[in-house]
Amino acid sequence: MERRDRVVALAGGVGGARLAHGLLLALGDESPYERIDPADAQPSPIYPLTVVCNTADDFDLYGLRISPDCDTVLYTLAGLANPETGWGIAGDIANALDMLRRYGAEIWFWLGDRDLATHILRTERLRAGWPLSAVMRAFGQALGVQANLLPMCEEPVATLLRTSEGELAFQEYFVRRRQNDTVLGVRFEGIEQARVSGAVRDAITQAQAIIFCPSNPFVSIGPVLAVPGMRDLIVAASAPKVAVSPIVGGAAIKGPAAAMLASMGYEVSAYGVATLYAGLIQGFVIDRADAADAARIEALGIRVFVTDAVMRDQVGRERLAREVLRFAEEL
Ligand code: FO1
Repeated sequence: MERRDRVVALAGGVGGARLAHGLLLALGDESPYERIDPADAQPSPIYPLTVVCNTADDFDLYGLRISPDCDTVLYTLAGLANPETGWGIAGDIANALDMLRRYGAEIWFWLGDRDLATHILRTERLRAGWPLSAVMRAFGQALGVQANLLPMCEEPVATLLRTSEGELAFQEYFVRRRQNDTVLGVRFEGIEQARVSGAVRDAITQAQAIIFCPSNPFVSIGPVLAVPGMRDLIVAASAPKVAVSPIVGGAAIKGPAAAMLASMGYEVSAYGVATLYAGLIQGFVIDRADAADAARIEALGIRVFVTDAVMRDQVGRERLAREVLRFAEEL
């Protein structure tokens, strides 16, 4: 990509954060702009990468506001993420959680002590009237993150899942009940009040590539696209739009995407994901294991790039990100 590229990544969950990290590594030697041309210096840096992050997983626990997907992107881009889980902070310990347990509090969501600091300060600042984007910007700056991390919206939105056991809040389904329920439908409470912020609008409008990370299309990318006006904004943007498949060889790389595709009536394949993004993207990156799907995906009007779509380590993230950017340039 050129020196002045602006790339927007739509992300949620661990897979999204990992590709966002790859994009940061791939674009890293170009950031921030003022390092390239001092005459263009801005009062605050404009980074080549903007990550628009799902916030519909956000919830309250022990009086604290928790934003798991924003934090997963924050920690991953800061090089702090726990490499095993993909979420939380590497080496974190849970003394506070142990004490909560002694007090008889219910413990079902693992919160490390360092991670708790993030939730404490976020909650204080939100109560003081900061928008979530300002909280995340301050966290990013403090941790040296060389990218713009934007929540999909400032307003609270909550993913609710319709299951045979009734409607479940997202973390109730995902963590407490270990994704064991069959998901029959998804809705985003509060989405009608959500707005595309000026910062998200500018990033998408000015983008030279828009990347849909290999995140769950229903509960990670779905809420981002459901913000009123977001889908139209993305469709109208001049940038090429490329998605990376979260499904490889008929299974999700991580999480419940495959089970959700099946229970919501879609084919459990890269093709199934492509049908969800048809009309939105021009390019789709799939794994070699799914090369046989390429012709059917291209018949949807989407160009296909076949590669190793699994990010096994940091080198793999950067390699996949470079391939995605090169593919976007060709579209
Ligand atoms: N995911 C889990 O499966 N179990 C947990 O205990 C857990 C704790 C947790 C704490 C902080 C955080 O930022 C994320 C955490 N996650 C946990 C991941 C979280 O549920 C995310 O919403 C999912 O990864 C979906 O994006």
